[in-house]
Amino acid sequence: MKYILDRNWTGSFTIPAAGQYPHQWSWDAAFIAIGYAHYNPGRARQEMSHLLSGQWAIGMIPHIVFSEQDQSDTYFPGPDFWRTDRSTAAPSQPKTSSICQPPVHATAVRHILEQGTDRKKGLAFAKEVYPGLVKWHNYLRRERDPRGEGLVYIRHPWESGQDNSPAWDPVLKRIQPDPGDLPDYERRDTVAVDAAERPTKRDYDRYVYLVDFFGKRAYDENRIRRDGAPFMVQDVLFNTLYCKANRDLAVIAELLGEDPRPHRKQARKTAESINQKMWDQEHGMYITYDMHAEQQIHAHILSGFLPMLAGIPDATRAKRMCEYLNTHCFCRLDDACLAAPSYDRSGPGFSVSKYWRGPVWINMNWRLCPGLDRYGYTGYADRIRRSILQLSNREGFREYFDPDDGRGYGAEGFSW
Ligand code: 9WN
Repeated sequence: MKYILDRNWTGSFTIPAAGQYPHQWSWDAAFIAIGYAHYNPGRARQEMSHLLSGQWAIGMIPHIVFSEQDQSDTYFPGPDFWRTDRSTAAPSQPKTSSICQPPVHATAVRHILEQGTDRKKGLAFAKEVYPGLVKWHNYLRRERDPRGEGLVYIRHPWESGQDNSPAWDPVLKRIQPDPGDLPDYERRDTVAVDAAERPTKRDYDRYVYLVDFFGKRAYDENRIRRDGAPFMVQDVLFNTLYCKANRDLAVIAELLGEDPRPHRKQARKTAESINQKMWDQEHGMYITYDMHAEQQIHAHILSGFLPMLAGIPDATRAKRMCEYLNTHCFCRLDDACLAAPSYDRSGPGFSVSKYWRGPVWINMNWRLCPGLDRYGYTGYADRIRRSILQLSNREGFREYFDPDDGRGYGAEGFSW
């Protein structure tokens, strides 16, 4: 695994995969830093510092920080597309995107502190980045939680990290841009990867339409909301990771002699709201919420089991979740299951190779395991851990894998 990270290391950050993703992505960077923390804490710190160099003045950590070295224009949407100059809060350098990704950053910094062999440097680093992390969490609370529920919304499918998930279909269906409403654009994501695995042209039109909608409102969250942002979703995964990150931020605060209580309070509030608003009693999993339709989105995606990671369900709920997980719909151990697919096998449109619509994602399975351990399902977790190692040993570090035969798909030499 180290050779992949060495190959993808640019000298100041790590790209997710050569060819397909030549810049720095926010949640990838945090996961990668967790990896580095085990054997190269210096690089872990550099990874996070580079990401934070793209933080906006309002606190948002953007989902892409563009490489200053790579001017190859092989990725769409590249730096010019985002028109971040329309916002006074965006840095002029480095160039960034204008949306965010799940908040795994405080969690990564906690790993750096706890795993790093050089405790003194780890503490100095935590002290340096703590204000930026607080600003990021404050941004989410202030700008993305208008009802004060403890739940933050995402306003673009890419903010979820699970870009093409079937959970977004009913929401995206409401967006029907005319060709004249769209800026000109040319996709690059289907050059190296089979177009059949990637989102459709219609999906990309909607992704582009949304970015243009935000830009026309100068990325002002109040205006975006007031003008009826068509995609406003309280995502289970995003909020689970936010809850965990607040707990981790509290631990960091304590070590630095700062006040941990506001972060703990926020984490409690998020956990309570996830339990109240997102639990699906009929199926035994957590479900993402569509703020326009004011209803849960019944697409059963793997992230619905991730609240275990943050200790959100009680033991009874966790038991029901594991019962559902351990069926053919996800990963039935008796079926010699490889790892958990990103979407229920019996769900409409399930595919073993389509982006976020069925394949196994390593990061999701990896985050599922500590959740399973936490509730005593260690045998299940061990099996998944072994299995994801086997998948990458056999197929290489691919972006995603067929849940039935383990075949690797998408980008090769993938960092996380
Ligand atoms: C858009 C980099 C990113 C991951 C996302 C994954 C994919 C980008 C894309 O790649 O998204 O952000 O172009 O498809 O869905 O989770 O962070 O690895």
